[in-house]
Amino acid sequence: MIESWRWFGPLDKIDLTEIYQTGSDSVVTALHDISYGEIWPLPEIEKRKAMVEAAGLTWSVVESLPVHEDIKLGRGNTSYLFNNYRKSLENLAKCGVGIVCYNFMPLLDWTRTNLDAPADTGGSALRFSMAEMAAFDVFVLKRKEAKESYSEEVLKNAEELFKKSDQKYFDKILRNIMAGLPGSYARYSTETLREVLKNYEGFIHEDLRMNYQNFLREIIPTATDCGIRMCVHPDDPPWDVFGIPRVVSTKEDISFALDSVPVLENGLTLCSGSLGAHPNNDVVKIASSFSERIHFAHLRNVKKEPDGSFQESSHLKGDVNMVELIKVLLKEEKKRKLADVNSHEIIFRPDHGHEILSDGERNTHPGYPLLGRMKGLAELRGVSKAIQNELDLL
Ligand code: DNO
Repeated sequence: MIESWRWFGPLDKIDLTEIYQTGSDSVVTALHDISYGEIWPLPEIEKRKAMVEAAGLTWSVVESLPVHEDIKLGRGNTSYLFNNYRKSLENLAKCGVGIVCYNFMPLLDWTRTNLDAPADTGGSALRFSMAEMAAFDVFVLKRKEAKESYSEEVLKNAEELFKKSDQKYFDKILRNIMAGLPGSYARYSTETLREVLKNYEGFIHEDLRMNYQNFLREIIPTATDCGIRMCVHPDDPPWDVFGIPRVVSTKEDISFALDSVPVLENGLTLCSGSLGAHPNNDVVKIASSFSERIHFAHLRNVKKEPDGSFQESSHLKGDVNMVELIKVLLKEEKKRKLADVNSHEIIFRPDHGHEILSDGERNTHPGYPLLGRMKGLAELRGVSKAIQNELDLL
């Protein structure tokens, strides 16, 4: 597997010389300052690529080429947006960046309620608390039908939490929920969130699924023509948030997406932490089922709790059997190698990491500290090398 490291571009507090020292082979980056729906111009892509290469690294994956909200909602001038997306893919292909990750989560990206929950070995971790989410949703946002999204037990705990907490506490929860949105994206207050949620009233899974299929049919043929492998990132968490449908959460969802346009270029980002938060998802099985279409892997782990909450654990210690998962990915690589498929190697990155040691002083993106991720990468690298040796892949 090719090791990679997410770099948020020149504004990232971690610079390329530091990434080089992690031993990673490549970086995963995006032109975050370009607005959603606009074309990524060739010179900008070339500039970013040159920057990465000057540091002795390669740009292996685009994460993400974002899908405009109007495409997800199926409204507005979608043909303009599809054309722009296609043009960006062509420009990326001209620069030799051949893998593009994207997601199809409406409104929000990854969502947590707590960005600094104490981790079991010290330091802090990202956490999703069902009770905190429900307390905010039901009692602060006061979303119609919010109660239907949570169990009786969660609602009871949420009410208690609401009674003993002040406005400041919930302001922080909302800020945390928004933390997964890319930098250039608007943050909402409770009032503006309430307003924007009106766009999704009556919008159901089937609508989103159809809009997703439409996106794939519009975009994948261009990806095939220019040799780009697209890979959808699963929903995180893999269930509806604020009643807004999510459709890349389970094995069935992924089958639907991959079968919609059954070609190699319509692929998957296997994100073990996102999929692993769902009580019914067997991540190792999901990886085996779709192994041929996995182009990129986000390796991290979670510990689930009975009420649906989860916390990010260290990379080898959570509910996902990371050793088995890496074995699936390496076996797939071996298959590709024997079949002589070009670029057979799967690219992975240590996804997220605990904030440990001096990480807190750096003020990096939530979930993306230097030392915590480096620890994760080193652990994953060790497992991978051991299995490679076993499979005779070294
Ligand atoms: C979170 C990331 C996601 C991912 C996007 C891909 O840490 O894995 O934000 O980049 O969902 O489009």
